Amino acid sequence: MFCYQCEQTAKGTGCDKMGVCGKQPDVSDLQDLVVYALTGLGQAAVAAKAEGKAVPLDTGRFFAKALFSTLTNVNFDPADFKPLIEETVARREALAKVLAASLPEGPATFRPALDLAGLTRQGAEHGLKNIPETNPDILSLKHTLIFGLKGVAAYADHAAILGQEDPAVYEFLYQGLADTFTTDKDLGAWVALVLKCGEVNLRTMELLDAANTGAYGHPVPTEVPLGAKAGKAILVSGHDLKDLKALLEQTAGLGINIYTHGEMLPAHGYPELKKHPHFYGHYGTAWQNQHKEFAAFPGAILMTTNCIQRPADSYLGNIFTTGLVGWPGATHVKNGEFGPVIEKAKAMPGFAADTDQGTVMTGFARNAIMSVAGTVIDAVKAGKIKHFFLVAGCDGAKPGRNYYTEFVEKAPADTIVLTLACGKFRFFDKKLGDIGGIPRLLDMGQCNDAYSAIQVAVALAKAFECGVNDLPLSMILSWYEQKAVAILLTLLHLGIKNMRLGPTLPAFLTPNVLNYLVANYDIKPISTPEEDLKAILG
Ligand code: FS2
Ligand code: SF4
Repeated sequence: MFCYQCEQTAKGTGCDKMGVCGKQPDVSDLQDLVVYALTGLGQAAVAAKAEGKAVPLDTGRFFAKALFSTLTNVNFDPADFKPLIEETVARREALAKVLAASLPEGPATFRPALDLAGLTRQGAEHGLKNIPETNPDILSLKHTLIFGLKGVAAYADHAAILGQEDPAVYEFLYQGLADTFTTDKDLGAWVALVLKCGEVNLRTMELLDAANTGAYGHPVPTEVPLGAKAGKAILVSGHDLKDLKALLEQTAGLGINIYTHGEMLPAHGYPELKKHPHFYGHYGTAWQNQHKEFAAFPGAILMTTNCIQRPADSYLGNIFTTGLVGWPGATHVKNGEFGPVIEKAKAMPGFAADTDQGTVMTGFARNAIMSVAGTVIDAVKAGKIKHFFLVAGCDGAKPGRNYYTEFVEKAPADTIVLTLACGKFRFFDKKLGDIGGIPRLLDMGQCNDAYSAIQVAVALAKAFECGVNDLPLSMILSWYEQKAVAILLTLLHLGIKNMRLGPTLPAFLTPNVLNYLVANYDIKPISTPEEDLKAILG
């Protein structure tokens, strides 16, 4: 195995014995084989387009799902990858049959082994290091593209689940993976292609925003209890709002309270979700604290999408996976078929008594912020708001991530902190007060809602008649997995400069690629909260 797609990669260079995330070598190899097989399907789809032949829309949907299943902390079950590889090859063959041209030798002609052991051996021969490329900087950009495409695939899958699709997104997924097996582009062309991935990701996040707000309404500011209510309980984690909605409907009137964990917190702000009286509160913090927090939860736990950690034995019997999520030994239920989760919750003790642990606010997505845009702009003009910080991105286990807590604590009282994604759990319950009625800490949503933050930045720039880079706005980003890579590429595509990125820089960027980003975008690694605040506020 060799994997270096996430921030916690071993020794900052790559996991080659087993994943720091718990990914076993066989799963890593099988995931590489999924990507290799998808590259072949991508080549066939590109050839079909060139010949004017239609590629079924559901092939795009499948492509996104299969690629999403290789994202960090999604699926750790080797058995789930065999059918994905077989279906990828079957779809490729169906396309190949109608093509006039023959497909090149390689991913497009690959024949999968018949059993899991054989597939695992094949995967070991088709990893990231086997992509044809002799120039290390171009190889770095090819890997960056693959990881960015994984993020796009995740957002495309979420949007498609709620009926929002754009064939152009799927076409880019095909073309992108197919291009990793070409050797005729120079460095400049590769930089352009990686930035194009950011552009396509913006479109994909727009689709997802339309999907979520179309189905469940625009989020509204909402106070969410952090304590517990006496009674039976189900905890929902991940990002999939449709799963949450189905669970809320299936538990109506049963006396079971539904709690969010991790990235599900912002779900409390959606009118069509918050209207359910048993959608009670939020439990726990970010994904890396599952072992402690899930072990203490007295009800059933449902994992939708990333991030799942190896379940401890004490709660393996209570945790359910759905959709693309998988862990060997954990019960998998089909999307929307939550009967076994409900039965488990009924059989478990639930919370014995009410507990009060205060509340947090969420629901400050673009509509909520834009509705008070006039007040915000007046406060900036009057000098009451000096600066905005977007402190956003993923959380993780490294101690260096305390930077984000300290940064928010030390941000001066005349500054506003916008946040999104699971990195917020480093500071989400801080009481930062308000500026003229505008809360100083505004939770805009999941990582999936980065589109909302971009729209707010663009609208502010319009109101102040300047560019986004000229606003009193600084982006302090934390990354962990490949959705964050896709968002970073979107910000680069938009020409955003001076971003601070941590806790460490991606291992897959060579010094030359990094130098390019520094020279053209002034991207910086985080230093200390004091130094960075001083440099920004000058
Ligand atoms: Fe956090 Fe994990 Fe949201 Fe990422 S819950 S790091 O994959 O998707 O953010
Ligand atoms: Fe290592 Fe991250 Fe890959 Fe897991 S996803 S194997 S931690 S680089």
